[in-house]
Amino acid sequence: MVWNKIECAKREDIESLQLKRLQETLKRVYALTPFYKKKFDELKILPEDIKSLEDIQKLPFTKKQDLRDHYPFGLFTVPMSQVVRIHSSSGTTGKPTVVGYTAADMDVWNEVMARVYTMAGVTAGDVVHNGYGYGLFTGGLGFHEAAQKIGATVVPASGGFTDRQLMLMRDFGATVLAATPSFALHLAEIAKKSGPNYRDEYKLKCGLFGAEPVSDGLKKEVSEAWGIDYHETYGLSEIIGPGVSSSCKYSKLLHINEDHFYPEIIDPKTGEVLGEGERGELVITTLTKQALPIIRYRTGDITSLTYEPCKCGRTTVRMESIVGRADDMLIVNGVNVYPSQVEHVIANTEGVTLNYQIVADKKGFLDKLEILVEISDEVISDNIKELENIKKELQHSLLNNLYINANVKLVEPRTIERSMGKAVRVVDKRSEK
Ligand code: DLL
Repeated sequence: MVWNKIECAKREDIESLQLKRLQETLKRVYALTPFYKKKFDELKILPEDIKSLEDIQKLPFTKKQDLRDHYPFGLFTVPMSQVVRIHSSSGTTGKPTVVGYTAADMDVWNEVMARVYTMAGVTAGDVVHNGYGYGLFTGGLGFHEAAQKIGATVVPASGGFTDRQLMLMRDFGATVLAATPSFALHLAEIAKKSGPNYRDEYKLKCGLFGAEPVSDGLKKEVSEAWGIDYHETYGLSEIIGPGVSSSCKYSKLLHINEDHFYPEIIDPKTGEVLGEGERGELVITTLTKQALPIIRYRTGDITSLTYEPCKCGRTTVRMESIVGRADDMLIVNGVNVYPSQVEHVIANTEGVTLNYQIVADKKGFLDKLEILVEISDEVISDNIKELENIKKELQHSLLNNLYINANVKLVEPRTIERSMGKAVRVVDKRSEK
């Protein structure tokens, strides 16, 4: 089943709708956002100059830093009285990336998420166990409202409390699991403790997984551990949240909701637009967003596009699963971690130096993060109480400012591994496993 017939529209119809919506969006940002007006003026471009979809290449990019620079609401194009929802992702101390939605934006979000559910075969009558985190993260509420929209029953379980979640899944007869793939595997590991036939206690038929990069091997493991179909969802808060694209029953590629989000692939180094099938950084322009329209947003995610028709009948362009990042962002249990943000927290803590190393590893199926930090020469390394206080302060600031749950390990000055004189900032052991 297809939620909206636009998903099966002819290419020329999609493109003319995209162009019309792009032109409206450009008029909107030029008139209402001083940031875009200045950028367009510098490049001597007026919204009217964009006469075809290819002309989009004349427009400037928007980066995550631009949102941070205009914290909190500087890029919004509506008064706050029209903003009905705020979400945000982690940021440097006090400066997360803030996104806002009007009632119309919420309708679009629920619409694209209804397509995601329908693509996976979820309908009224299904029980969706939603293990994505509720709160400022878009995962929980993004999956929540659309489940209601399609008439399914949603169980707002959020993250953590594994045993309790398994009990709810069994007792409420969950047929759909929405969660990060690592959390889904962690749940399965605990469920397995009840014996080899543990799957029989559950009614799950499919899962909607996303928010973090996953190898094909891991997808297979999730699917086998629960005996379910694996469906993937991709998205980012700056664009809308989950629902930018998702996979259908016929292929692992993800259909992009391109009547709302216009995708391009660029060479991350030169900014040049690449062709179909070529891997590069995904850049997205929102076509219908009201509160926070974004032009050519650099997602940092590496993928490729294909316009080949899909067996499911949808004609929308498809992207492959994210294969990596153009920057140094790590995703740890679904939380985005930028080394520069960790550095900012360390820089604001007394008694430590900026020689640190972030070590990402696996504990069972969950990610674990350890941050090694060299203490400064002034700190006496056998003053256990002082060391404990520094460690507590660092862990507390990482959790409160960046939502990062990490174990901080304080080490002696000049002991962290260096390569050609440079500290090795990030060691990701997860890919070796
Ligand atoms: O992670 C939205 C989301 C929630 C997507 C639930 C899917 C399911 P942010 O917290 O803003 O939003 O993080 C966005 O997460 O730029 C990617 O690097 C990564 N990401 C999201 N989905 C996938 C995926 C949500 N399916 C960032 N595969 C993005 C790989 C993903 N990475």
